[in-house]
Parts: sequence; C-alpha cells; structure tokens
Amino acid sequence: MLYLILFGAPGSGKGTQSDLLVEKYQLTHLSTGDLLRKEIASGSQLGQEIDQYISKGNLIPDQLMIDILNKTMDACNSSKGFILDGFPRTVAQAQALDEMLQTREGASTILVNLEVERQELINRLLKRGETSGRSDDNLETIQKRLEVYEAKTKPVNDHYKAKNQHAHIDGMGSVEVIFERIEKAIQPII
Ligand code: B4P
Repeated sequence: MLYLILFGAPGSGKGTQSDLLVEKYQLTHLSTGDLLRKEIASGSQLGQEIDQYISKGNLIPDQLMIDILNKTMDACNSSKGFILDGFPRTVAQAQALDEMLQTREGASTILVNLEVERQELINRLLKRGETSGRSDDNLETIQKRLEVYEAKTKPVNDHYKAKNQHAHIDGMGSVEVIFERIEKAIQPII
C-alpha cells in the first residue's frame, strides 16, 4: 500500500496536484486542511477551537491532528493507497505517522516536496483568497503561515531524507509540467 506524502509550503500546490494524482492513480485523498475546514463548517465546539488556530495562521496541536487523521484512516477502505496532503506538518506528526504505518502491512512511503519561491506562494494564496472565502488567505495570515512553515514544517524534509523516502520537485511552472515531474519521481514506487 502506497502512502504518498505531498509536502510543501502553504500554496505550493499540494491540493492542486493531489486532485490530478487521485484521478490518474485512484489513490484515496486525505487532506488535513479539508478535514479541519469540514469540522469548522459543522459548527461543532471542536470546529470552533480549530478555527482559532487556522484563522491566525497557526498549526493545530499535534495530538489533536494525529487523533483526527488516525480515526479518518481507520474509516477509509483504500485498495491502492493514500495521498496525505498536508500531513505530517511537524516532526512529531512524522514520528506518529511512522508508528501508525508500522501496524499496516506492506506500507511504502514517499514524501514529495514541492519547492516554490516565497513571492510566488504569496501571489497564489492572495489570488486564491479573492474567491476562496478562507479565513487564512489574507496577507497577514499568509506571512504568519510561511513563518510557521519555516520553523516547524520544513524540518520534516530531513526526517524523510534520512530514511531515503524523499523526492524533491521544482514546484514552479504550470500545473501540468509540475504533475509530469511528480509522475517521473514516483514512477519507481507506484
Ligand atoms: P491546507 O489546506 O493544507 O492548505 P494550503 O497549504 O494553504 O494549500 P496547498 O499547498 O494545498 O495549495 P493549493 O493547491 O490550494 O492547510 C490549511 C491550514 O490547516 C494550515 O495553515 C493549518 O492551520 C491547518 N492544518 C492543515 N494540516 C495540518 C496539520 N497536519 N497539522 C496542523 N495543522 C494543520 O494551491 C494554492 C493556490 O495556487 C490555488 O489557488 C491554486 O489554484 C494555485 N496553484 C496551484 N498550483 C499552481 C501553479 N503551478 N501555478 C499557478 N497557480 C497554482
């Protein structure tokens, strides 16, 4: 079973490329951002708590995120494998995922790191903000999210580099060209 981690800064195209990968390879898409936004939209107390973190550009606490993902993965029946879009976002989440996958037979993992220049990330997210209605797609929150990415999320790369489960992708260019680069990188494992 394949566990393909789509990794990158906010706006690097994780969600966009996930949609193309799901269509072509019939993988099950797990977007932690989407899961969290669904919880917020439900109006639950948990959703209100989550919204406090997301709208300020912060990550939600590791244990809460790990519990939500674990529960969702248990409820999913996937024959081909999973795309993890937006998880892990901290080294603690990466370690928790290692543990989760130890209990799943024949799991193979690859982290695909989409590298995009900072100004391009800001431009994409501001453009998305014109129509997304997302509370975190504004300049102040985007800058905070990029800071959090540098401090807490980027180190996850090294975790997977050390395990030889890492592919670096130039995330600048058209959606189609980037998709071709990803396909080339995952060919040996998919
Ligand atoms: P996410 O929902 O994961 O979203 P994202 O990082 O903003 O965007 P993504 O990289 O998917 O970009 P997209 O394809 O949309 O996270 C939201 C928040 O949830 C986080 O800040 C955090 O608070 C919380 N959260 C999520 N996971 C968590 C976790 N594990 N732990 C704790 N908290 C967590 O692309 C962006 C825009 O660019 C789109 O409009 C797209 O059309 C455009 N675009 C994409 N590719 C392009 C290209 N090649 N050229 C031009 N435009 C492009």
